[in-house]
Amino acid sequence: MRFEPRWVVRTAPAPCHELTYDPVVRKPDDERAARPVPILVDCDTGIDDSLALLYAVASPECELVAVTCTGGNVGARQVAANTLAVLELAGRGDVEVAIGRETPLVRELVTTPETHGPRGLGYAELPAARAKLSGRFGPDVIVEEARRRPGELTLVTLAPLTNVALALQREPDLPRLLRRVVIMGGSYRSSGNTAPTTEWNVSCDPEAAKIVFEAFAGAGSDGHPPHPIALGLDVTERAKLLPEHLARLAALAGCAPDGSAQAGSIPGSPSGSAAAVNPMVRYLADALRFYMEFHSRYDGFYGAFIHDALALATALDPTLVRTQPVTVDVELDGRLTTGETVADWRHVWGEPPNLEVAVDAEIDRFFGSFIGRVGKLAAERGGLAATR
Ligand SMILES: [Ca+2]
Repeated sequence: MRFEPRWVVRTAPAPCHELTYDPVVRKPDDERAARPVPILVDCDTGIDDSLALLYAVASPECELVAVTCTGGNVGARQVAANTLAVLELAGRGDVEVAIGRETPLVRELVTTPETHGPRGLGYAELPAARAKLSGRFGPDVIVEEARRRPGELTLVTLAPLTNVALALQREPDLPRLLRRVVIMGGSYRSSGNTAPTTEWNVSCDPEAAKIVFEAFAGAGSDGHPPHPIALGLDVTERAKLLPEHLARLAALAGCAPDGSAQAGSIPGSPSGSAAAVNPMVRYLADALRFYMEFHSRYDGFYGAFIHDALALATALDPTLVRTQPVTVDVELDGRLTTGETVADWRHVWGEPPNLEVAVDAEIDRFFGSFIGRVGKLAAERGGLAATR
């Protein structure tokens, strides 16, 4: 018998609800935690998407089932090429990568070269992957993999929700076929990063986000299907990767930071010779240098928000975030606010919640895990590369 964990919303005494496991099922779930967690990632790689993919590969409990790509940070074809190249860098060129819809449902695609670079990976230049794209259409991959293992698959979305909206049109029962959905998207109690109140993933394809959010409105009182965990800018902008984080990761991978973990001179930059011997550290340094320069210009610090990696880590370990159930809708017709995730914190609408919105995250624990796991993977890959 397959044991399904039950989510319980703890309402008191904490001011916010906290997702936890029912003690009755804790032991079986602990046992289950040692088993692989099947994950399907939908992304628009993207610098922080690439960090999420590396974290997935580096996590021993993660079974990376497939990766689907949509247009977003760059065009969908470039997203797919980036995804294949990053997975090959990580030694997982065998993972299925499928391309989905290349444009938002009804709007034109607006990409983000100023944030992620003209090809999406900052200053990094990875060799073209040997692996080929899947012949399957991205939304079909989501539906077919969910049907193949009902109630087991976790879907992690790191991009505009276009592919998931199409998957829901093909299979309206998709929420019940999935074990869990984790969404990076929205801004629920903070300002936006695209317009004053809008976050980029939702802003890029607000119609798709509305479809996805509404699909979970009918969740049963027993928690099945569970509401998606949504990580908005409220918490993802707390995941600030700084040069010293990268220096720690490089050290774990066997690269001497040699004082290069300072702004403007991080490992992998032209002066960071130590990183050049490790291809993954070199990649991280080159990609993140662009991302850090962007944040230095627009956000006032030399570092980078790694939104997508935090979302991926949450999919593997939901205890990283504290959440609150809330009803969320998406503004489609605003003069100033199209793409805003409107959260009904005071229950004005009287509608049942459709999302578990993250309101806090254990950021130090996340970074400890990210640096430890990806640093170890980089060390392993560096050793492999050196013996070739
Ligand atoms: Ca992304």
